[in-house]
Amino acid sequence: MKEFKLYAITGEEFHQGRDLIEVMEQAILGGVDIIQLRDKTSSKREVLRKAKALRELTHKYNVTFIVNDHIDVALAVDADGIHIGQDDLPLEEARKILGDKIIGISTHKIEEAREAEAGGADYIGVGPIFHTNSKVDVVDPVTTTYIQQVADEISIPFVAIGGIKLHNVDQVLKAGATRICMISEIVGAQDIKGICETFTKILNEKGEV
Ligand code: TZP
Ligand code: MG
Repeated sequence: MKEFKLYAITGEEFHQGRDLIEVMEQAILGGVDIIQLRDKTSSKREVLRKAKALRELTHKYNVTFIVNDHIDVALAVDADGIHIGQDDLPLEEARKILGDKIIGISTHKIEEAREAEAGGADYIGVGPIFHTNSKVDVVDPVTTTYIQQVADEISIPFVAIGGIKLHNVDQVLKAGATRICMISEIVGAQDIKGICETFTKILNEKGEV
C-alpha cells in the first residue's frame, strides 16, 4: 500500500452539523493521506451513499479510501480497502473476497499483531492508546507500551489510535509510532485543515530525525 502518516476516520457525532464531505475535504487539504468511513448506526443504503461520495472526493485528491466493516460497500464503490476488528470476518476470508485490496485490522495486544502480520494484513491499528469517547465497547487503553512492543517486533505498517490529541501525540511518537489515526481531534476541530497541517508537520519532522 501507499506510504501514509496521517489517517482520519469519520465520526459524524463530532462534525457539529457540518457536512461529511466538507469535513473530510478540509482534512485532506490539511494533509491526511487515508480516509476511513466508519458508520456504526446508518442503514446499509445510507453507508453506501456516503461511501460513493467519499470515493469521489478521495479520487479527486488521490487519497486512500478505506471502509470500516462493510466489505460489500467497499467492493461496490471500489474503495481501496477495508478495516476490520477482531470480531469481524476473519482475515483469511476477507482476503478471498478482496484480493489485493488493502486490509487493515485493529489489534490490542502483541499476539493479535503477530497473527495479523502472519495472516497477510496490510497494516494494523494499535490501540486504544489512551481513553477514547469515540468507540463503544472499547477495551481498556493499551498505553504506549504496546506501541513499543509493536515497533520492536512487527514489520508491517502500524497506526496508533485512540485518544490521540495534539497535547499527547508526542508520547505516541516517542514510543515508536510514525503513523497516527484520529477521529475526534480531527473531525471535531474548529479548524480541521489547520490541525491536520500541524499534525502533518509534526509527523514529517519526526520522519526526518
Ligand atoms: N478504535 C480504537 S480507538 C478508536 C477506534 C475506532 C476511536 C478513536 O477515536 P478518537 O476520537 O481519536 O479517540
Ligand atoms: Mg468492525
